[in-house]
Amino acid sequence: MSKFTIPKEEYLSKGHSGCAGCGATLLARFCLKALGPKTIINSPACCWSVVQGVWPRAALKVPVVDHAFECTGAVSSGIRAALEIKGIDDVTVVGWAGDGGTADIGLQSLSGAIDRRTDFLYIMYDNEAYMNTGVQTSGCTPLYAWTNTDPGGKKREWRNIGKKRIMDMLIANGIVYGATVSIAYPEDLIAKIKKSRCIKGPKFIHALSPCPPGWKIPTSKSVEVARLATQTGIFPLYEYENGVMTLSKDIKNKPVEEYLMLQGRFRHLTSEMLFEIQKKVDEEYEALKARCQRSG
Ligand SMILES: Cc1ncc(C[n+]2csc(CCOP(=O)(O)OP(=O)(O)O)c2C)c(N)n1
Ligand code: SF4
Repeated sequence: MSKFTIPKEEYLSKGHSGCAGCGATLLARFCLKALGPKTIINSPACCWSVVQGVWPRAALKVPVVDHAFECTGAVSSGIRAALEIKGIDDVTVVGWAGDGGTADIGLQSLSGAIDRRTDFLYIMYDNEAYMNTGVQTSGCTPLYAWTNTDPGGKKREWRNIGKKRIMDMLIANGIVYGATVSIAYPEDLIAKIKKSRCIKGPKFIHALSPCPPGWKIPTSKSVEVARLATQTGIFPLYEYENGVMTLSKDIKNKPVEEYLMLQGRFRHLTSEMLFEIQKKVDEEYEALKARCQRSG
């Protein structure tokens, strides 16, 4: 009989302010189970600053530093420097930010922290748009997705480029560990977070985080949609460590249409658009597998 390995401890209280079905909130719950109490989180303006709340009604049972949008990496470096001065070396410093605050507005700050070789873990919860301010396109918004700033309209124009390849950018920048994780595979997620805690230096986690209002999905479907993202290969799970890339789950066995058509933000897709997305997903998945084979 297989053993259930998800830790029982809870560090996110039930009275948080996340929307029902929020992928980022479930992600935080799993990440904190892996991180434990000796964790300091720093987070910029994003949904998360609302979800976690403010003292004395904060939802997290670990310390949180709330800061401006563009400086997650810099604040993580500052927290690590303060801990070093105090001689504290058993605390995990976690920068926690949305895709807008990571891949666009906080990119310089994250890059600076990697350059400084800050010992920290950066977790990007990727809901694929600026959700807190009403679903604006970010660098992580996927090809042909509807957002309020790419609404289609009479000209039928949606986001016309694919997601920014943030993991590749940060590998080139010099992270020592990187991994993609999903709320649909919590044991894989928890194992990767636990592993990353034990590695010194700058580490990056990319977590797909379905957002019911922004993706126009029922609140009950977040985990199913996240699972389909991996089963269709649009969000593969992999790890990068010391130059070696490893596919965590080689389970691509469904057409990408199954993932896309569950979401209202893709309801306008034509068969040509679906074909183009499928082709891109197939090519990128094969390239990832080849890269894993080459580096392993
Ligand atoms: C410099 C700056 N620009 C804009 C804002 C307004 N703002 C606050 S939260 C937010 C959206 C954050 O998006 P993201 O980082 O993707 O996180 P999410 O809201 O999706 O959780 C924006 C644009 C701000 N606080 N500071
Ligand atoms: S808007 Fe989306 S990301 Fe923000 S709290 Fe709600 S479900 Fe979560």
